[in-house]
Amino acid sequence: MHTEQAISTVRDWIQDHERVAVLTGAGISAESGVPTFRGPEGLWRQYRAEDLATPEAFARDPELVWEWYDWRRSIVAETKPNPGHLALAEMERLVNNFTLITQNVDGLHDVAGSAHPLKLHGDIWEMRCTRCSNQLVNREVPLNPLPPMCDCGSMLRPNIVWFGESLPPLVLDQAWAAAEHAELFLVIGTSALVHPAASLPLVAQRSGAKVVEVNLEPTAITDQVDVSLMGPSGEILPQLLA
Ligand code: BV8
Ligand code: ZN
Repeated sequence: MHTEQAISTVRDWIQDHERVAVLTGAGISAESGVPTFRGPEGLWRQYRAEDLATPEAFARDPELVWEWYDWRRSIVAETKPNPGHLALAEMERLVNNFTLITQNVDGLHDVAGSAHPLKLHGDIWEMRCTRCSNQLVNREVPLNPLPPMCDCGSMLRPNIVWFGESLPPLVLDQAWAAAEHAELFLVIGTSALVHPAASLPLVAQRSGAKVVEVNLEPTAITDQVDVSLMGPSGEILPQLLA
């Protein structure tokens, strides 16, 4: 299908369906200036994920892991939502039953006005204690002291889901249910490699949803989706509402 025609088809689907779910990845924030993970300038090219985004890495060298998150926080602090984030906040107002699911930890969907994004991998502005149940929001950039400490005397950690860790069960349940009940499922700016998030579009499709992908390039699931829209999400998403 020609891109113009595909866009108009998806625009009609959004208007004609009651239950729409959306999964976003790092690509939606790329145009805001947040680095993605796996692209040519992705974060994993300069840093090995297993050195930084695992519980083992944090146990081995918490200072190093915290420095990496402090650096990423300083980047995110300078960014703002782009037209892609804003289009999804608008879509939420237009669709009867709308669920936004994100793998991103940057908080830009909140800033754009999305009401309750389901954050599968946590939030870079939150931290939690490694010993007690303390969990807090902290927007200080740069962090001082680094690593930050809990009032109980133990170290805090980023409230982020690292490789090998379980996703927050309630959030994952809600995301799974939204995928199963969706009539239309949009997958935006994700390489669809990290599970269980990457399973959600396929769960939706198996349950009868039409699946639409928006990405700059083909991904792990492009062969399986119903419509693939190739282009920057900040340009394509606003067109889906026009
Ligand atoms: C778990 C830290 C239970 C947060 C992140 C099944 C099969 C194989 C392996 C597994 C499996 N199930 C579980 C696993 C293991 C593992 C996994 O999936 N490994 C993969 C890599 C093989 N999963 C886990 O460990 C998960 N936990 O399953 O728990 C369990 C427990 C123990 C043992 C077994 C099971 C936890 C996963 C959470 C990992 N946390 N990072 C942080 O610091 O930010 S993942 C990391 O990748 C980020 O969080 C990110 O959210 C996530 C996904 O990446 P994307 O968002 O897709 O970003 P990426 O750069 O890859 O792609 C960007 C895309 O955007 C590209 O396609 C690009 O073309 C596009 N793009 C760019 N610009 C634009 C654009 N598109 C449109 N417009 C643009 N302008
Ligand atoms: Zn504590």
